[in-house]
Amino acid sequence: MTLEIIGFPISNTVRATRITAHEKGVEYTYTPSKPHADDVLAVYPLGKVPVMRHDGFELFESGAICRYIDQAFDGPALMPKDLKQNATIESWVSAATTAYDKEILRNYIVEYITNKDEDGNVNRYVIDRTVKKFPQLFAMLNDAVKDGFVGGSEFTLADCHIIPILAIAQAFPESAEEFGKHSALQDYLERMSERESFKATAG
Ligand SMILES: N[C@@H](CCC(=O)N[C@@H](CS)C(=O)NCC(=O)O)C(=O)O
Repeated sequence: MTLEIIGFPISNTVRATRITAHEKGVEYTYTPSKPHADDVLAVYPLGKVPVMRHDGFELFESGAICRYIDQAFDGPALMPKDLKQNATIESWVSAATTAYDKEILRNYIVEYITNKDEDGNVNRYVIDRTVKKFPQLFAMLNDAVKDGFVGGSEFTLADCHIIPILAIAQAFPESAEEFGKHSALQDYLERMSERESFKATAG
């Protein structure tokens, strides 16, 4: 049975798993379900996307899914073999799926898109509080890509997680402004957007 990735297309976490599958060269079925849809809840009772099925095996959480795809299939290794390099990339995968996802997606972009009051106003308090953290978040990432990729000189799972976050961040005012101050990061995203995995998972 083929790999199936389930989740809606604009989700950064869903895109991270799809980028991973493309980078591995794995054929997969993509099912564009929304959070809390029946096929999502069947795998992850919390209703969050992505979820995955493969040969009767089910999995949730993008970090676990990307790691599974990397190890279950042939294709280029997306985690370094060297112990310290591997640990560095693990740090970045964790940072992407916790701090960066929390601040840039949940506490900022999701606030703009979904968490509006009945008059359609966004919660400026939450947004402004988060925006104050952007200089540090973007500067750290700008430094991390100085050797070409997040945390090193090879494409890894850290890139699979960070690329979708940066791609969305460009479309919102304060994150786009901060992104524009970091030339290494701009160059990085420009290079990443040339990859087949980026183009095939856009939209
Ligand atoms: N830690 C989870 C986060 C998944 C997540 O929050 N996904 C969002 C879409 S980007 C979602 O399903 N939100 C709906 C909800 O939280 O109810 C992962 O990395 O997979």
